[in-house]
Amino acid sequence: MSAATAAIADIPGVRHLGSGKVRELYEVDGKLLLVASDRISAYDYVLESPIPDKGKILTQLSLWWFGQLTDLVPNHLVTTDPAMFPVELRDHKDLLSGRSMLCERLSMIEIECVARGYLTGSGLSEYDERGTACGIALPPGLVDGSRLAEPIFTPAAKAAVGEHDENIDFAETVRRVGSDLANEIRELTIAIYRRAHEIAAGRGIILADTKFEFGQRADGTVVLADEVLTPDSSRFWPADLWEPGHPQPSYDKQYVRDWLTGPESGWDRKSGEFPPPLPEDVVERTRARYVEAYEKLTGSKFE
Ligand code: PZK
Repeated sequence: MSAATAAIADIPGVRHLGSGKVRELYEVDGKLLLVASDRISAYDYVLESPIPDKGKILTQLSLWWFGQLTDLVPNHLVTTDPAMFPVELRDHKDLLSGRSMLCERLSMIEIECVARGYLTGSGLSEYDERGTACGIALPPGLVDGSRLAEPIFTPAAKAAVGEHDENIDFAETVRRVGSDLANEIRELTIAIYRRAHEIAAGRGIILADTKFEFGQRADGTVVLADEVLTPDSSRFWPADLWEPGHPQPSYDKQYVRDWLTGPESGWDRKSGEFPPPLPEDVVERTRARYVEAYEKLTGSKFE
């Protein structure tokens, strides 16, 4: 845990509920506080070099997307304005400002809801082995980066810490949450993906795939939770470089990956060793890519 997030957990009345790779979750005053750090992961490691402002950029981007989706689905956001946060957090505004969301507490639906409009990653692996993705039959001849005729719902079950989520088929989703809820989250996932893909495409960014988490209010209403449509929960590709047949460059992490796997880093991905710290210029160029993604998508300057 970083010094900043340790300080939050030590506030009386604040309970640390969990950690993502680069985020922390707290309970305060019956609500949840999601805090995004500046940490970055690559090749399944959380690197020791933070990317300045990354947590703020992703929080602001997520907030903007929630606004683009209000007619499709309710979301869990209460406020990102630290002035409106519970009194317990009053003296910690500087730590939290811009990078935290106060959220409604939901009963989470334990399915990772993934929509894919392009074939890559674990979807491609299953396709190459069986011609399917999460049990959905796909046409022959697809390659890494191919666009699918229609986006597909490829759910996953959350794995233990350190493990990758396990792709499941729709029948397994039905067994886990029931058919009504399974159908509802599938339809919502696809509808949100379609909306977001269209918006991003108009701004030169391909949204290849994305993951949502949903929860329910006491009355059963399904609500969009977590952070949404950020580079940490999605694959963003520069549209002008899209060329099916090989792995696509990542909008945000390509400088990091290229440096880590290149000769300069002295790091061998297969060694099991922890990756080295990033040089300043890789950090700065990566920060610039997050800012660029934010500004292209939203049409606003990041400040
Ligand atoms: C909730 N996570 C994921 C884990 C993070 C995030 N609105 C909500 N109500 C109840 N539970 C959650 C949410 C949300 N969002 C989200 N786990 C539970 C998670 C670790 C760190 F930042």
